[in-house]
Amino acid sequence: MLALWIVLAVVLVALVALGLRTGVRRGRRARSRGPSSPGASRPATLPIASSPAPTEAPVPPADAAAASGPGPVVLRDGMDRTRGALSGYLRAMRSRGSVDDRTWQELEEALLRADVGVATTTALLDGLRARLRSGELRGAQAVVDALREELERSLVAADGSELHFAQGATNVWLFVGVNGVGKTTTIGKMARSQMAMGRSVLLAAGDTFRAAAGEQLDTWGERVGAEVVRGRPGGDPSAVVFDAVQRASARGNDLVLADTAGRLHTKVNLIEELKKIRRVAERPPGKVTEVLLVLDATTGQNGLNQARQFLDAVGVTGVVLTKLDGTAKGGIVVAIERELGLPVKLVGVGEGPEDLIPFSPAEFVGALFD
Ligand SMILES: Nc1nc2c(ncn2[C@@H]2O[C@H](COP(=O)(O)OP(=O)(O)OP(=O)(O)O)[C@@H](O)[C@H]2O)c(=O)[nH]1
Ligand SMILES: [Mg+2]
Repeated sequence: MLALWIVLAVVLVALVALGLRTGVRRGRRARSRGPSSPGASRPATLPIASSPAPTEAPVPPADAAAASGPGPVVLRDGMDRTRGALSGYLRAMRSRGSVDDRTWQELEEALLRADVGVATTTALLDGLRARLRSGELRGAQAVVDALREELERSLVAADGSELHFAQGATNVWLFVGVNGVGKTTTIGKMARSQMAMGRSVLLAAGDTFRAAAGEQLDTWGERVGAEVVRGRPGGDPSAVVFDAVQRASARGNDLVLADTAGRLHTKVNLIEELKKIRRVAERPPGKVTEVLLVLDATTGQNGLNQARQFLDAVGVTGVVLTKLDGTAKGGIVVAIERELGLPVKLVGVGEGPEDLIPFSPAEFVGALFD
């Protein structure tokens, strides 16, 4: 009997000791995460992949635009980060008296940081150096002012920022660009702004490659009150655009905004597919009046290389530069216009329906220098 009591006591002591050690270990783990660690307060059962894959882009909530602040969204606000990278420096430089090697070096760095690009930066600064040497420009202030004029002149030269629209026709605007740049989102925003202008808009879900693309466009359609024509997943995107044009014409819609895939099995396929979509969209009563290349400002100079692949193949008429809100590389606008000769027609400055604004060279340059 005594032996039994001893065994029971030993088991009890062992259990208490085990419990204490586990408690200490738990406490240590919690401390090592630290009280401010977000993981510390979350249950261990949270799914790991809680955020969607980037290409399965969700449509943001209806109040996303409201969150961007009261009043209309203006270009100046949308390019806060680019302004942050350049404007302070340009202002400080203006107040310096003379121009030396360090000034040129800093100016070059600032322009490259804003992603104006090597070729454009070199051309701009070479021109200014020559004008300083010849005595046409005197002092730092004159150099900065000349840079401003030069930038504005080159943007205005390539400016064709109005969107083409043929009265009485079933206009088709095609949106092209690699995956994830913001084509579908831009279509949603564009539908809203065109409908606000009194146009009757229909959306064509020409991205049949990615399963969720049609649903994403449907959600935008519901949100802005536009009809969406969809095809079968994996079906022929040209057939979707053809159906959309027929439907638009029958219903008296004057503008079809056609989404396209950003990715197919190979790049060649994608370009060939886009050419076919364009040909089909041109069949009467359809009239392709804009082919908008959507570029993501955060990808900087890589965007230019992407652009070149689309240019000739589908006859791009202009650029929509998205995600300007998320980057200090807004100088890419200058490179797009100077190196590709394409006008930047609109810029995306957020994920909400109102975050698409017409590009104005004067406003853009003003925001950088003032
Ligand atoms: N911050 C910000 N995000 C944007 C902007 N435009 C688009 N986005 C976001 O970028 C992501 C991709 O946008 P999508 O419209 O799905 O891009 P897509 O080109 O249609 O992509 P694919 O269909 O995969 O080819 C989404 O999360 C959008 O909300 C913008 O101007 N600013
Ligand atoms: Mg898309």
